[in-house]
Amino acid sequence: MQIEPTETQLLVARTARDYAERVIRPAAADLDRESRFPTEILHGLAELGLMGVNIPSALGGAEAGVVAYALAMMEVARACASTAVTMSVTNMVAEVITTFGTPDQRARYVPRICAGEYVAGSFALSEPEAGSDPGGMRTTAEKVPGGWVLRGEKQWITSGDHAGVLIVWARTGGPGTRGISAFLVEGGTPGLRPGPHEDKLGLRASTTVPLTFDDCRIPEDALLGEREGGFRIAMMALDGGRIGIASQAVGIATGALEEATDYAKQRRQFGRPIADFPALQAQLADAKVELDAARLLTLRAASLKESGRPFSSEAAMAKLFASEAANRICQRCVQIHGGYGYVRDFAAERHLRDVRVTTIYEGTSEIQRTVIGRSALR
Ligand code: COS
Repeated sequence: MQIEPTETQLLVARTARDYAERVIRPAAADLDRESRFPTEILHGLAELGLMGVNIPSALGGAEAGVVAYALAMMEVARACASTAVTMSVTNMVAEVITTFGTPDQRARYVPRICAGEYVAGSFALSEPEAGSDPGGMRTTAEKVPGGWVLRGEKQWITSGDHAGVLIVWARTGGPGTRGISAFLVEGGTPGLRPGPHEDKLGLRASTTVPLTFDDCRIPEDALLGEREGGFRIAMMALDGGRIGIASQAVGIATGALEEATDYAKQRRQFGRPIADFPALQAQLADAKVELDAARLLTLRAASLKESGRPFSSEAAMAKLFASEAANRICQRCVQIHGGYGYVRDFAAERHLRDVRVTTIYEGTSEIQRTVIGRSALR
């Protein structure tokens, strides 16, 4: 068992940290305040190979593996959680197309994602009435001569208004999980209409939109994988995506805890730094233990995926624990800042707003417990 990162993993993590420190962190507060999509920053990530970390070099990726990807996500999220979620979904879309696409589909889309020619990719699974239960989706894809026609609504789609390519799930057969297919839809396709940005609590520099498919015609070869094989593709993609969100949660909590620790060393009350008080040290200690546990669970899931072993339950454990621990840690970090934690002068309040969604998206904590529980009983 290897706990230390390899040279390649360290190089990717250092590259991400350097860019995050130089470019992302200084911009993060303004991006949040202005709800500004970080187009230039995302192009920079692509230039560094961070939009296709686990993608073969033949398709334009960094071919650095899943652990390197997790480490890079942690570094980017430590600086800006909004940038990190966009990076996470984009990497996931590139991986899904690499895994399930035909050679043509791979060649058409994956290099463009990796190179930043497409600023983002999107994953359009959820619907207004189908969140935790995607098998209940209502969007349909009707087979017509020479192609398909999509009709329906999607909800909560990260970067849905910026994506060069979207993976869209739609019903092509009967009810339930077995009637669903996946499609590749290019941004700007007539009939695909992104709605207004959601006015979110956090992650305000990432965009989240509903999508309407209004007789949206796509070509025959837009089908990804087998007809009616789409649910399995979604589940496998989400297994990997959950490692990304666990990494994001670890990154946010790492940034929050470092800042709270610095603050505790500088802030003086009763004639000494508040870091001298045992009550405060206990808070930092509990946060440190939880953070390390979250990081290790996340890297274990990443390592299993990288070595081709089953990792679905381990990814759910990592996502469940990391997201809940990161929420607790960010709460504590606001508390450590006292009144200053409640205003925008410090990043603590942004971290708390940003981290909240990590127990909700890419499968709620309740869904992660379902996945883990079912696996334990198998
Ligand atoms: N990998 C591969 N295949 C999987 C799988 C996985 N991780 N999980 C399920 N499947 C397959 C099953 O093997 C089954 O295949 P068959 O039809 O051949 O038997 C099929 O998918 C249906 O599985 P199941 O019956 O377990 O589906 P459920 O409807 O009970 O759903 C959960 C299972 C709850 C795990 C799933 O709906 C889920 O993950 N929901 C959360 C979705 C989510 O994360 N939404 C957020 C979207 S992104 S913001």
